[in-house]
Amino acid sequence: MAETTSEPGKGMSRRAVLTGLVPALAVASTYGAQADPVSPLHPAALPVGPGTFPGLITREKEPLNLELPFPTLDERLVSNNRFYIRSHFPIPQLTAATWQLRIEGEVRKALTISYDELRKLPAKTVTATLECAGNGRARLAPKVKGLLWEQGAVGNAEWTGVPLAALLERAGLNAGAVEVICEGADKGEVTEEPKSPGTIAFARSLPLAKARQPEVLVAYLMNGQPLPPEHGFPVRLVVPGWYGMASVKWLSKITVTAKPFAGYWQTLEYAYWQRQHGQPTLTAVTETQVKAEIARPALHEVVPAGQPYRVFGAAWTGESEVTRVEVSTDNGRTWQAATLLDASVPFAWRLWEFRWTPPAAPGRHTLQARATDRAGHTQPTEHDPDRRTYMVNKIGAVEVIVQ
Ligand SMILES: Nc1nc2c(c(=O)[nH]1)N[C@H]1C(S)=C(S)[C@@H](COP(=O)(O)O)O[C@H]1N2
Ligand SMILES: [Mo]
Repeated sequence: MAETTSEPGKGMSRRAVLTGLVPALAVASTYGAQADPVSPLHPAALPVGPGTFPGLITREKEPLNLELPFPTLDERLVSNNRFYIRSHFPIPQLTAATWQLRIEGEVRKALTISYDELRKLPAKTVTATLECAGNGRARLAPKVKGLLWEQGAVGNAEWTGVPLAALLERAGLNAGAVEVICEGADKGEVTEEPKSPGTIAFARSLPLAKARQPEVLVAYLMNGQPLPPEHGFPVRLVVPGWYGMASVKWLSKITVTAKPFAGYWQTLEYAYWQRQHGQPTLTAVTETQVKAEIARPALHEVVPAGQPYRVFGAAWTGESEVTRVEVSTDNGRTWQAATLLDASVPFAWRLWEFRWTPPAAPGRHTLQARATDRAGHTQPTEHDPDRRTYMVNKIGAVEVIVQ
């Protein structure tokens, strides 16, 4: 599935790409041999843990947080066992037979929907890139608190489910409705600062304007397979165009409210300072910021002098679309256009490449990439401290050794 449909059309297998271009990476050879990740069995029966995801970088074992080693990227759709995992609490063990979604609050008719009922409703498939709002945090100096994601807390997959709008329509919204609070079945207590007030669930709200967009899905398939437990089995929200925290996994309850929600996960965490009327105002992180990442060369990779090299990466944005990726090999003095390898699909990243011929003389060189979207957004050179440790899309740099 994902493996065969996702080749960027270069006629190159992942093994060829990796062994040809990244010989130094020990992880490379394990990928070619990897079995199909997705079991046709009931996914809740699969073992949970890092062993299920060979090659991913463990950022935290409990709760499970795994990162894609970005230099191994060569697929447009990231397979289910290579997709990064971000969880704040232990993964709840749910079954499709007992799962239910409750929709209540400011609605004409509160609803309870079973898995079988959900799967019978008209479905839709959307390709969407999810990036954790803390991705790239490891690049911030001085060193910050939080999981130190490098480049790979991001992935692109095909999600299938029922538009949230259709479910809200069934319940019927009251006139005063403004937001929906989406709650996962996972809960716990955050014991480090900022501490939670005892045990809380993972919950995030969406304003109705976003909740009713046709791309927002109550999803049960990821790349055509039932969601793995780690990615929200049996049902998760997928909010294309917004950072990953909005895509609530193990979705169990939707509360329609007449007032904006100010829960833990959009005030104390996943919030940034927005200047309004001269006042820094704590605001929930929402739309994904435009970003290009270089997959290869990897940091400190040895690149042969004087020979053409294929610089390769991915670029994504939020509710707009990536229109341009540029590469600089002279510390940002000049920028040259990279080639976008696939068509623009709303909410999905675009793979890109750039032919670079390093100088014949040995030395160290720095490569940079930057993306621009149709809305005219591009990447900053410095991280704005008002963003705290989120939305890190400053232009990155990959130093390589030419010899
Ligand atoms: N219920 C629940 N949903 C959640 C989370 C969580 O901890 N619990 N983490 C969020 C965050 S911060 C991100 S980045 C994405 C990650 O989705 P993934 O693990 O499928 O990659 O899930 C989001 N949804
Ligand atoms: Mo995240």
